[in-house]
Amino acid sequence: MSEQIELGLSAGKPERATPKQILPLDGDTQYFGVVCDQELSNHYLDYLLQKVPWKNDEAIIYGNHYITDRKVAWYGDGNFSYSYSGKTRVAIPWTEPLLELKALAERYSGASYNSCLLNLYENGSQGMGWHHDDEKGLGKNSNIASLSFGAARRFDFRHKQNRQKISVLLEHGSLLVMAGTTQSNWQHHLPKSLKISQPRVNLTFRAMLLRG
Ligand SMILES: O=C(O)CCC(=O)C(=O)O
Ligand SMILES: [Mn+2]
Repeated sequence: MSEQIELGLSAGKPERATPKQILPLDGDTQYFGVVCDQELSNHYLDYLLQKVPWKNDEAIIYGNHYITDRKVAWYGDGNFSYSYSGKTRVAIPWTEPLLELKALAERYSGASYNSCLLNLYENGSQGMGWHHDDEKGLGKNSNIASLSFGAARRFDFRHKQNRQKISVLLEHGSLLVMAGTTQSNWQHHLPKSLKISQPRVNLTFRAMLLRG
């Protein structure tokens, strides 16, 4: 990843972002800050809230069926299916705005993605527990680009061995890229915060290895 990257979005003037390395060791996670101006970010947030076919996520863990508060949607190249937590999801084909956001993430990260998991947190009572992303279809140390729109939320990393914690505030229109050995050595989560009443949409662009 280069130190400074210029973003040439057709709808806005180019902006500059200098990524900040978040993790002190054993991983490569860069926070680029806001990469999409406010007007465009508002436009994407409205689109995502209104047009994505959001559904509560389901998981089967040790035979028990769980339904999450947070809602999800899974987009990808044609005929993708993705299995995790005992369920198989079939990807929704890309739409134009999602392809624009994929191009934006790829431009900053220098990586290519073929799928995207979207999460909708309606307010601060919804979050995501500690985990790392290394499902079978994703590989061990995948590059994941995470774009956020809506309420700014704290996002935490915890080192698997020494338990060191690192936090970053994910702002409206911001990009975080998890790469290198991040997934092997660190877990991450989105803590709940009852002070937050506004929704947040997060998009994690991923490069899946397997085709369904
Ligand atoms: O909402 C976020 O910022 C994180 C989402 C996440 O970790 C995931 O989808 O795996
Ligand atoms: Mn994750």
